Amino acid sequence: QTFSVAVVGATGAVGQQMLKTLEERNFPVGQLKLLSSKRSAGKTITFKGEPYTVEEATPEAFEGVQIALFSAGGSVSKKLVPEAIKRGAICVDNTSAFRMDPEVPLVVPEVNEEDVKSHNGVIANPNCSTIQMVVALEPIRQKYGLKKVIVSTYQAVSGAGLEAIEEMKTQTKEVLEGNEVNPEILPVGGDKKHYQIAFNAIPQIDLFQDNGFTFEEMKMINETKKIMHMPELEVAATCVRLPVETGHSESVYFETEQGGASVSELKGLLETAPGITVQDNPSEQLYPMAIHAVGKPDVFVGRLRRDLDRDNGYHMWVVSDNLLKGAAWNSVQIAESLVKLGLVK
Ligand code: 11C
Repeated sequence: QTFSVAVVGATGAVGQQMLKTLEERNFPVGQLKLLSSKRSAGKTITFKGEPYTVEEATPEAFEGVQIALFSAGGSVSKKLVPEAIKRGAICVDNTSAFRMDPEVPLVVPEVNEEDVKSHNGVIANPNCSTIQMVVALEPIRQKYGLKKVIVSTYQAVSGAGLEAIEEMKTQTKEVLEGNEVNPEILPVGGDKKHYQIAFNAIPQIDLFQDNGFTFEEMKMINETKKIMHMPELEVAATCVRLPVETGHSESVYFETEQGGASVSELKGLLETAPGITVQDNPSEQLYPMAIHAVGKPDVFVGRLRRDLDRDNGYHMWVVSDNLLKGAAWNSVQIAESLVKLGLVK
């Protein structure tokens, strides 16, 4: 059986990875529609050796579509997801538009696959930095419970789109040539000021909220509680942008409910958990790094060690390709879960 699939935002950084992932996973795509803004419509994209012309994403474009993968920004999703649902499609939305809606499941298949069953036409794909963290925490939560999480992120510019990658590359060249730089995109396209990302670290991802946290930080906090079904979990985040092209890294401190587990016990849990590769051997300087995670679907975990003061406290370093497990791969995985559970009509 094959399915009629639409990719909305097909020309963007995540859209391109979605197509690659559908191809590599051999997802049962029957008809394929590549949709985008009016500006990108008319471009040609190759899928499984066949050329496809990108069409403008309009409500009518969803006629006959069974599964729609959205990654074209929150405002596009808000407008077009209801139109796609009206026409019978199930949407997997990779924007923040519906994530915190109590009627919408927010799914990382390694953690809460069963939640897809309660969908009303849309399943939200979490933020990239949240996904990799919950995948790494879940096997530990299952055995020892979880009380508190404090995360600091080291995020790649591709999280902010293709234009941000270009900005980093151009600026790097300008700085090396001793020229002035003219930041226009990072940290946030829509904010008042822009700062140089080349040779820098910017402690702002997305807009500041009234509580002093940024929206990216609040996404990590709220989404983690929702995915894990733990409104009581204590979570804090500091999100930082680095001049890395792809691959988000995170320093995660966590406290388990039940103390006393040894580091090797926790490592054992991670080693057998789905979607995780443990790379942890200090004597061989083995630990995950962004450049090694690019292009791979897994979440990489290393530097696992016990806190020096608390016997239920641990630290770990979590790295993943933000465009794959953080976005495209998780979305395709959700689509695979929908098919597996017989939910696509
Ligand atoms: C970043 N995490 O790295 C963001 C990108 O809510 O899906 C993903 C934004 C989102 O800038």
